[in-house]
Amino acid sequence: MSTHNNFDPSRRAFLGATVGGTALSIAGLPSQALARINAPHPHEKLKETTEVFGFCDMCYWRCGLKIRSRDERAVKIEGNPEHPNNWGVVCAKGNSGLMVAYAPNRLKYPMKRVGERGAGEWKRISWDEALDTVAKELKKIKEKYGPQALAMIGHGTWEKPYHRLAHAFGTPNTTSPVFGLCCGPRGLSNVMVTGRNLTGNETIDLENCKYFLMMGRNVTESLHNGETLGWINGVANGAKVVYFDPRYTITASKADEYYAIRPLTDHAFLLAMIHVVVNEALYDKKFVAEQTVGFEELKKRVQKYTPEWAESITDVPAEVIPRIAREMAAKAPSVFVYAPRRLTRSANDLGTGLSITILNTLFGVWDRKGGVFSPIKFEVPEIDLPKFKHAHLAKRIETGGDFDYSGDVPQAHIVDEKGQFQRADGAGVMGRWPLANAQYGLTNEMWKAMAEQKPYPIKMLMTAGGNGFLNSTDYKTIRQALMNLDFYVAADVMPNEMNMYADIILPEASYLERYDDLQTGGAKEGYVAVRMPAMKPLHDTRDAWTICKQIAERADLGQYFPHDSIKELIEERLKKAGHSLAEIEKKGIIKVPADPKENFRGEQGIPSVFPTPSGKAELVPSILKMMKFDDALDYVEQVRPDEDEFHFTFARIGFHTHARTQDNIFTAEFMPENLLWIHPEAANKRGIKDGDLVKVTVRDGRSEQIKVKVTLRIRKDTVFMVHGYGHFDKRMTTAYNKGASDSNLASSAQEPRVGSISMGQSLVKVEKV
Ligand SMILES: Nc1nc2c(c(=O)[nH]1)N[C@H]1C(S)=C(S)[C@@H](COP(=O)(O)OP(=O)(O)OC[C@H]3O[C@@H](n4cnc5c(=O)[nH]c(N)nc54)[C@H](O)[C@@H]3O)O[C@H]1N2
Ligand SMILES: Nc1nc2c(c(=O)[nH]1)N[C@H]1C(S)=C(S)[C@@H](COP(=O)(O)OP(=O)(O)OC[C@H]3O[C@@H](n4cnc5c(=O)[nH]c(N)nc54)[C@H](O)[C@@H]3O)O[C@H]1N2
Ligand code: SF4
Ligand SMILES: [Mo]
Repeated sequence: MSTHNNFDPSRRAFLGATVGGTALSIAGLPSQALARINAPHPHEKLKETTEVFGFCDMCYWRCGLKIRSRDERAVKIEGNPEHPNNWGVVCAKGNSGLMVAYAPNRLKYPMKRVGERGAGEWKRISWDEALDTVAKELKKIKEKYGPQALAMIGHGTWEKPYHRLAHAFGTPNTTSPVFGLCCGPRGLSNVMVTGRNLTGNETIDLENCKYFLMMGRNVTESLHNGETLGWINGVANGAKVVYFDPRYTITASKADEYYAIRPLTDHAFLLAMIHVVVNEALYDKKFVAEQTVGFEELKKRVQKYTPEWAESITDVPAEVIPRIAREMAAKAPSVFVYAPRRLTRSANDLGTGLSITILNTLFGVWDRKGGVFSPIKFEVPEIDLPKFKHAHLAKRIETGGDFDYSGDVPQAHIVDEKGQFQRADGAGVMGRWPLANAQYGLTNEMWKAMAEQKPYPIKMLMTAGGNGFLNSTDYKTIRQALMNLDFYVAADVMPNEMNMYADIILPEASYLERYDDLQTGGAKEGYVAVRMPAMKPLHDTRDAWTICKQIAERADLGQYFPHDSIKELIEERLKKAGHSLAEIEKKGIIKVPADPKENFRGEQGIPSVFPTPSGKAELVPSILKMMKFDDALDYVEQVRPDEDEFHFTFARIGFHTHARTQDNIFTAEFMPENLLWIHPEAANKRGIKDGDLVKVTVRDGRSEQIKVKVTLRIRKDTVFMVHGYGHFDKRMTTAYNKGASDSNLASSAQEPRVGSISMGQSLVKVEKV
């Protein structure tokens, strides 16, 4: 195992140099960054440009943008220096957003399927025909099966009107991948321990943190500008970084200490950390005594998890654990145990998340400088809508894709408009997945429900973006689900494997061409931001809200879209909040200033707010005990490869987003195909050389072919590839057949208590082709 403990601090000077792609190279130097952002492009000798504000839609972080246009065409994407999500910085993916609008392969006009479903044969039709058909099918499904037979999957800022349409229709079956495929177990573990959800835009006081213990949170490549920038500033301000990852990433290269932990075993390391912290009394005594419950029980439960035990499981040397614990205690509460953002890996993702939150709580980080702060919220009331027939909808927090599940999820949330059919994916349903968030659902279970037509028939699907195939792990189930449907309508901007199966395609205007609903957020300051169109929609495309309104009107649900345009809707919302469109258009954002008293109440000795059943942070969560799920705290054995096998791992790279940028002609330039990382010893043993083509085969028989990169930057028992490649939709002419699909190799095992996918449990063989 390779550890790199003797880190040379002078390397800090390089911090800004290679982080995550070209544009972020300026991230460490905000003033220079801003100067560069504001400077005219050397080739800009043409007509003047106009500027409008927006927010990025190239990933889910939504950085503030300032977009320059000439002759009604967007020509340059820049960052909005006022926006707390990025302070003016735009990453490589964000810059490549122009090539979403101008993509040659873009969906350009409404189409209907003419060949077999999934064969990719289309005919152009008019918007009227497309919308009439969708409305007719909606009515037909409702009549024949009831509204619950519609499922709706969406992921992105555009998804909100589709959720509204589906809820107005009366189905409980709306879902976003963000819970079941990404952050579910992590958000849930925060909520169980503290009642506070630390996901979405995390409220970590990165700049002032003095010690980052990072469990594979690859913050420099799986990046979010504002977060990455805050972390860089924290490191520049002297924070120590201890990083764990089976692979030597860019973040590892910036760390003071790096440990190539055995995949899937983070929980064992974390339990041993808790063991040391409680036994050596390294925790924040005042905080634990006054603001937590369950300490004694926790102490008893972790006695068996010694550092020596953890070493045998994780490969992290036993003596390192007490040292890290003591170092952190010395810096607490300005410390942070950094969870991976996507906590969908192991057989106990919930336990891993819990132990991270417990450690943070033992160090008393809540509402403290350098720990976790409380955000200031900018309240912008929703528009007035007629009461949804569907009981839960009156209460639904319409956050358009943002997490908010710290509040109660009423039982009515998970049934159809007549109060009969429970969510088909079982999210929030007793006896199925009661811990899963019923607002976002379990997308993986929704596909299964469609494939098996259980617990009741789902006959129509509406998707708003996303890619069921490449962002899942089970092609067979997704294909079966799509083939089972009576009707599938896909709204999207670009072709992908999932919408290849649609009966009708509704081409959306891209985020550079449309207004969308307001972006509200809470950082140290509160804010509301606007997205204005930087250009007229190209081709025969329409914005998401207009599409939904026009379907709603045809399906007798027009009352849920009472405005003439989305612009009118946001004007009304701003007015209700005491502001105006004219005001927000000036800077793209309106802010409520940060308030240290509110952000860091712990600094004033004011107790934190923990909306748990006990009103305190629960070191052994009472809800889990009540549900008999508290065994999540205990370590469970993880799969281990045989002599001739490897752990299969995958992740992001700075200049690609999931499976959606491989066909972008800007980002494809950086990396047209992915490679399989393999250690030189493992490669030699198999007669494999750098650049060779290999076959990667999972125990269950699935396989992919890919070229290899022989590198010391990975454990001998592990292989790795960048996520998002291996596209098989021929319409994606740039991405088609390039590299291999991690989705077709990753595991579909489920977190046993949450229901989310735990993708990291595949074991693979690698052989030369
Ligand atoms: N195998 C594997 N699976 C994974 C992951 C992994 O690492 N490996 N990661 C997981 C994680 S963390 C997440 S968050 C999910 C992400 O899952 P998805 O949300 O499905 O991921 P993306 O690839 O970002 O899909 C975005 C799709 O939205 C569409 N789109 C883009 N812009 C617009 C627009 O303006 N309007 C509409 N209607 N559509 C648009 C495009 O077709 C694009 O393909 O995937 C998860 N699944
Ligand atoms: N450039 C770019 N940035 C992104 C995204 C993107 O698509 N592109 N997507 C965004 C989204 S939606 C998300 S959820 C986040 C995800 O951000 P992260 O949570 O950081 O997730 P990943 O990139 O999936 O994996 C991070 C690291 O975990 C390592 N790893 C794998 N298995 C283990 C293990 O068992 N233990 C440990 N300690 N490490 C392990 C991998 O080698 C990888 O380097 O990224 C966000 N940022
Ligand atoms: S991190 Fe990059 S891709 Fe994501 S929202 Fe910001 S600029 Fe866009
Ligand atoms: Mo994610």
